[in-house]
Order: sequence, then C-alpha cells, then structure tokens
Amino acid sequence: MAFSRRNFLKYAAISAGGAAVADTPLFSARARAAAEGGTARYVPTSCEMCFWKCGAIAKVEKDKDGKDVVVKLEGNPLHPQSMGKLCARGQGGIGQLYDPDRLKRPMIRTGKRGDGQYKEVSWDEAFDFTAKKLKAIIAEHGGHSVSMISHGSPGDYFTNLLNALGSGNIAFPSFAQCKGIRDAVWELTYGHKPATSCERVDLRNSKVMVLIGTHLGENMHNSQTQEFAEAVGNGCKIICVDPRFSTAASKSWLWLPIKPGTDTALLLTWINIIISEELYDKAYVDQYTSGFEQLKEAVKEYTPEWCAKETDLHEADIVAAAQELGRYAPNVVVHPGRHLAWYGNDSQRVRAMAILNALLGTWGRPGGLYLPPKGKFAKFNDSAPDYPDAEEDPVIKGDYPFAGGEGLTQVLRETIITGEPYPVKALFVCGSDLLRALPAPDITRKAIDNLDLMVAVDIMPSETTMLADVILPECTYLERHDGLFKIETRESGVAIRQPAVEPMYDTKPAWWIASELCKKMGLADYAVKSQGSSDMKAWEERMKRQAAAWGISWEELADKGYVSIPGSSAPYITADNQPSFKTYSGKIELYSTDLADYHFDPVPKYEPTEQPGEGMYRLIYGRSPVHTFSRTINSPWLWELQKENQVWLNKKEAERLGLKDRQYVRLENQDQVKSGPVQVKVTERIRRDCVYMVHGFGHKSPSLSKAHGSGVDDQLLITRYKVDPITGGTGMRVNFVKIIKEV
Ligand SMILES: Nc1nc2c(c(=O)[nH]1)N[C@H]1C(S)=C(S)[C@@H](COP(=O)(O)OP(=O)(O)OC[C@H]3O[C@@H](n4cnc5c(=O)[nH]c(N)nc54)[C@H](O)[C@@H]3O)O[C@H]1N2
Ligand SMILES: Nc1nc2c(c(=O)[nH]1)N[C@H]1C(S)=C(S)[C@@H](COP(=O)(O)OP(=O)(O)OC[C@H]3O[C@@H](n4cnc5c(=O)[nH]c(N)nc54)[C@H](O)[C@@H]3O)O[C@H]1N2
Ligand code: SF4
Ligand SMILES: [Mo]
Repeated sequence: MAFSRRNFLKYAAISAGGAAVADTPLFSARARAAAEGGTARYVPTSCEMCFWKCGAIAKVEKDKDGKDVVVKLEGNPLHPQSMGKLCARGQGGIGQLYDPDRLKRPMIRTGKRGDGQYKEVSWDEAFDFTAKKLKAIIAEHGGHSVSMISHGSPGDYFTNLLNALGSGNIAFPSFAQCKGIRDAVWELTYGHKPATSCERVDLRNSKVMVLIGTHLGENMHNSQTQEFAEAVGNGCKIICVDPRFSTAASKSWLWLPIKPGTDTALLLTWINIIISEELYDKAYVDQYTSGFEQLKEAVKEYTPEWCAKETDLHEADIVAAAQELGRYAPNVVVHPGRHLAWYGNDSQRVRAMAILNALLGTWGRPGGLYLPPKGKFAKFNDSAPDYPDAEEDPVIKGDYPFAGGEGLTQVLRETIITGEPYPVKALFVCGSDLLRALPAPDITRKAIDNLDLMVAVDIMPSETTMLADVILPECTYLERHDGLFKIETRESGVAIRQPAVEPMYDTKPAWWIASELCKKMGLADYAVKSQGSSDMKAWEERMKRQAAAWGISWEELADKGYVSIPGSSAPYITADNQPSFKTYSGKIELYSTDLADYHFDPVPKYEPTEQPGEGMYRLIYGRSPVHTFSRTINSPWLWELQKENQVWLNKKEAERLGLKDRQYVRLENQDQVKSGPVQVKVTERIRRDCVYMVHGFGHKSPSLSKAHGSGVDDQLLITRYKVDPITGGTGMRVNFVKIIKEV
C-alpha cells in the first residue's frame, strides 16, 4: 500500500487538535485529477467514522497489480462540516477499510449464542434463513414482534423493511443514551431542536461561551472544533463547567470544577442573577418569550451563597460568570450539549440551559444559535406504496410523554425480556454495539438470550455482532453509496457518499442487503421505496432522480461532493427574517404549558443527586479525540494512536491510596462488579470525588485482534442507570467505584 503508517501517525498527530489544510481552495474531482495529469483519481464522499458526516475526498491510486487503493483521505473544502479538514479519525478511515479483522462474508450461527461458532454462507442462504425465521415469528406473533436498534445510515434502509412488515419498534442509542433529552426539551421550549445533525451554535462569532460538560476538543466534531478554535483565537471568553480540567477547560477564561450532578443548581442561580440584576435582553424576552413572571418567581430561592455550597464553587466565580454573560448578551451562547443522559433528572437541567439562552436572547443572534436554514427538500418516495397499519402500536416510548420521535432502547430491551405488552422476538442490530452502548449490559445480554432471531448488520466482529444468529456484513463507507444526505448548517445543502473502491470480500451496502431481504419477504414493492433496485447502476439512477427532485445537478454533486441550496442561508433574526416558535403559545416557553399539563415542573427545580459514599468515587466518562465510541478502537492506525484508556484520579486521592501514576488497578462498583486492569492517570486535573475514563475500550471479542483486552469498558461498571421521567433518557453517571490495587 502506498500509504505509510509512519506518515499517517505524523499527519494525525499534527492534526489531532484540528487538521491539515487541503491543497485546493475550491474543489472539483475531475479538475484536480486533470491538473495533476497522473493516474490518481479523487472521489468526493462522506465520512462515517463518526456521525458528523464530513465531506471527505478519497485519493485513489492503482497498486502494482492494477487494483484501486485508497491512499489518502482529506477534507472537502466545499463541505461546511469539514471546511477542508478531517479529524484524525476521518484520516484514519483507510485503516477501517483495510482492517484484516473486518467481517468478510455472511455467517449463520452454528454453536451456542456467544461461543463464536459460525459457518460462512452465501448471501442467498443468509437471506433464506433470515426470511424463513422472520416469517415464522410474524405468523405467530405479528409484524410488530420484529424490532431494530440502529445507529447511522444502515438503519435507514431497514426502517423501511420494518415499516413494510408492520412494525414501528425501532430504537436508537443516539436518543435515550445521548441527545434525545436535548432535542425533546428544546422542542418543548422553542418548538425546534437546537440541531439538525450538527448543533446550530455560532461559535466563531461568540463573545462568551458556556460549556456544561460538552468537552469540545475531545468531543471532536470537525467543523465545531474548528469553530471552537476560531473562537479561542478571537478572544471569546469560555466558561467551562466540568469536574475535570478538560481540553476545553485549558482554553477557558473561567473553569468551574463543579461537584458532579449539581449543574442545575448553577444554571438556576445564573438565571436568578441575570433576572435580578436585569442583565437579560428585555426587548427579546418581551417579544419572543412567555412565562417570564413565573420563572422570575420560581428562581428567587437560588442564591449565589446557596449555590456555592451546593456546587462546591466559589460564590464570586458564579456571579462573575453570570455578569459576563449579561454583559456580552446576545452574542453569547450556552452550548446545548449533545450527550446529556447523565443523572436521570436531565430534562430539567437541559430546560435550564434552554431558558438561559432565551433570557440572553441568543436564538437567532450572531454568536448565539443560528436559525434553521431555509430551503425545503421536496418529498422523494420514488412511487412506493404506503406502509400497512401496524396491528399493535410500537412499545418504544414506554410511559415517557416526551420521548420524542425516536425509540427508547431500554424500553425495547425490557419488552423483549418480559414479553409485555406483547412478545418481541426478532431484533435487527444495525451499526450499534449494544453491549457497549446501553447501560446495564447484563440486561442487554438477557434480552438477546430471549430472542428467536437476532440479525447483525455490521462491519466488525464485535462482541455484540458475535451474538447474532445471522451476520450480514456491510461494506465500509469507502466502498458504497448511501442515499443523498440533506445537510443543514448555516445553509441547506446536499452531500453524497460514493464508493472510492469496490467492496472487498463478499460485503455489500446496507441498502442492497435490506432491499434483497424485502424481496425475500415478498415485499418487492417496498424494496423500491428507499432501497432502490439491487444493482449498483439502478441505485445510482435512483440517486439521480432524487437529485432532480431536489433541484440540484447530479453531475455537479458527484464531482464536488457537496452542493449548497442557493438562498437557503438566513442565520440571524432581522426585520424580515423573524423566527417562528412551534410551541403552544407560539413563543419560547420559559414556563412550559406542556410540562404543566403532564404534572411535571413547568419551571425547572433543582433536585439533588446522590453523592458517593466513603471510599467511593463517581464514575464519569467521555471521549478520546482519536476514537469514536467503541467502533474505532480496532482500526489499525487509530489503535496505534491510543491503545487503551486510563482512569483519571486526583493526585491527593492517589497519595492517600498509595498509588503511582500509570500503576495498574481494578475498579469495583457499588454492585461488586469488577473491571479488568486499567492504568491510573494521577492528575490534578480532576476533582477528588470522581474518576474519569474514555468510553468504548475493553472489547471482549477475540476476533478484534488489536482491541481485544485493551483498556476497560465503562459500561461494564454502569450496572445502574436512572431514567429521566420526562423523556426516558437513561442517566448513566449514577455509578460509584472504589479502586483496588493490583497485586
Ligand atoms: N472524538 C470523538 N468525538 C465525539 C464522539 C466520539 O466518540 N469521539 N462522539 C460524539 C457523540 S455521539 C457525542 S454524544 C458527543 C459527546 O460529547 P459531549 O456532548 O461533549 O459529552 P458530555 O457528556 O457533555 O461531556 C463529557 C464531559 O463531561 C464532564 N462531566 C462529567 N460529569 C459532569 C457533571 O456532572 N457536570 C458537568 N458539568 N460535567 C460533567 C466530563 O468530565 C467530560 O469532560 O461527542 C461526539 N464527538
Ligand atoms: N457508558 C457509556 N455509554 C454510552 C456512551 C458513553 O459515553 N458511555 N455514549 C452514548 C452515546 S452519546 C452514543 S451516541 C451511543 C453510541 O452507540 P453505538 O452507535 O452503538 O456505538 P458504537 O459502540 O460505536 O457501535 C457502532 C457499531 O457500528 C459498527 N459500524 C461502524 N461503521 C459501520 C458501517 O458503516 N456500517 C455498519 N453496518 N456498521 C458499522 C461498529 O462496528 C460498531 O459495532 O452510545 C451511548 N452509550
Ligand atoms: S468529525 Fe472526524 S470522524 Fe467525524 S465525520 Fe468528520 S472527519 Fe469523520
Ligand atoms: Mo452520542
């Protein structure tokens, strides 16, 4: 391979905190190849190393046998989510493509679940087996007994299959374990989410930015990280609220090392200060919000003095932060965050963040949150029939009135175990590592044991994949098309994913897999709907029809990778660009009528969180800039960059326990679950009452030759979770661990 690992490591190390600059200011794949005059091709596509879906450009050369090889990946300068750069993970996508541990062929389980015994089969055999099982399950229990847990693009095509079978039982770890709480709460408050896929934060123009958790720089979403760096360069005052001195904290004007679980106290106190010192944007509040008087009354009790005790912060810092926000409002932002499933009362913390933004007038203001772009995408269904009515309503929202549009994984899991209100016997797992993504993995395991059929659509033989009855290997994003992507940032646009090289081994795109399975299930009409026909040419034809329906040139899109919709950008409020709030009152609801109707606190109230007992530390977790959850740990070059995680422990605590930096220890949680050995990182960069680790390590599948046994899995220690009663989000920072010295 022409691409050397040594060069990659050098390149990735330089760019871990940003990235390398693309060679050309504007991009055309054809023009670039022609200008070089060599044999290299450039293929604009979309990254799938994480869900930011940056525009990437693959450089493809022929090897000595004349075979196409991807030798370099760089950022597309036209695409607003990459802005000409890729993060280390994006550049490391080549490692995923050429990872020898990849799934290679369809497989059917021959041994007991979990013992790793499979036989390789043809696609036809795999489909026949799956269709036969599905038909038997549906005959006995109905279409609604088929379910799916999904993350990322593969699930889209299987959603169509499930809907055609009469099931809506589809759940996403990106909802209850991630950002669902935020989206549901902002819908309640503003009538809009604060993000489509990317958060609509105008970071590059912010004068003051508040980060509640939100560890930008470690949470390495490309354009957002670039804008964060721009903001730092512009002298933006960053207020970082984090029990840990994160990368973002190191760039901050003020680091507030808060006692974990007490953020709502701080936010409500800030609201109180901003109202009582009249620092809020009065005209904005009058024009666009409702419920101000009720809010003012409700937050009176949250004084700075009380807050300092509750949060373990200095009173002067609490007040200074609020005053600085008021001083620079409305060109400030309280970042709405992304992963918010923390303590089980998270909706009210997120409400307080949303309300603070409203008081400061940030929605639709430079440096605040920009408005959703204009530019509607025409409906495109390629003349498929409507879905049949499901016999039974989906179970996936449980009893959570504001569970939003997506399903709750833990509710589906519980239904699979109990069979209540009806049996769910088949589960498709599309691009999700359930045992690592969902809290209390023992319960996940129990649910899987209760299934008559588990189908995994994945690219890697993870522990979760290796529990399936049938494994359907998808090809990687560098080997496939997906449907056209709607991109909504400061403007609307369309992006493409197209194959840089042919699929290796006997792997296939998910749209093809779902389409073929549709046909085997006697649902050929639906195969047209979102999967197209099963050959590549027909799929490309379908994408062309989709581009035409959206009024963009297919040729331009294929050549440039991203095309913007003219006239779609109107990020700020002006006299003729007024925001619309799709709430009951038509305004931003500081007092939520919807929450009142359901007997929840219509204005957030502070609720204390259980604190660790003697000798115990709260377990908190986050991201590594060079890995995505558990999905990239085995990826050869990214694994070289970080092979294992460490547990961060405060220096004074380490001294107390007689522990040295990099010594191996084990963690044991409140339910006596013990981790494998993990290195301690002794540091002053974390409070004394918590320990921290990067999520995603500790793979147990022997088929992942590099990741197997590297580091420890935070999820294993997350045997408890606390569910947010409003949205059903699963708070996972409610576990405590003690540290056991290795002998
Ligand atoms: N490189 C990389 N980037 C990613 C991802 C990835 O896997 N890899 N995943 C992406 C996804 S899907 C998501 S959801 C995001 C997640 O990333 P974020 O949305 O930034 O996640 P948070 O949980 O807000 O932030 C983690 C930080 O919260 C701090 N923290 C822990 N407890 C508390 C507390 O009680 N109060 C406060 N104020 N802080 C606390 C931790 O110390 C840590 O620094 O990252 C995204 N970006
Ligand atoms: N304890 C703890 N739990 C968490 C989190 C945490 O920080 N700590 N984070 C939460 C958050 S914010 C989120 S968003 C979720 C993430 O949850 P998941 O999305 O389930 O996360 P991953 O572990 O990355 O699992 C991704 C799976 O997709 C596969 N995959 C990768 N690329 C492709 C592809 O192109 N096609 C197919 N078919 N499969 C592919 C990978 O091999 C892997 O098996 O986890 C949540 N759970
Ligand atoms: S942020 Fe990095 S990994 Fe995620 S899509 Fe962009 S380049 Fe790929
Ligand atoms: Mo997430």
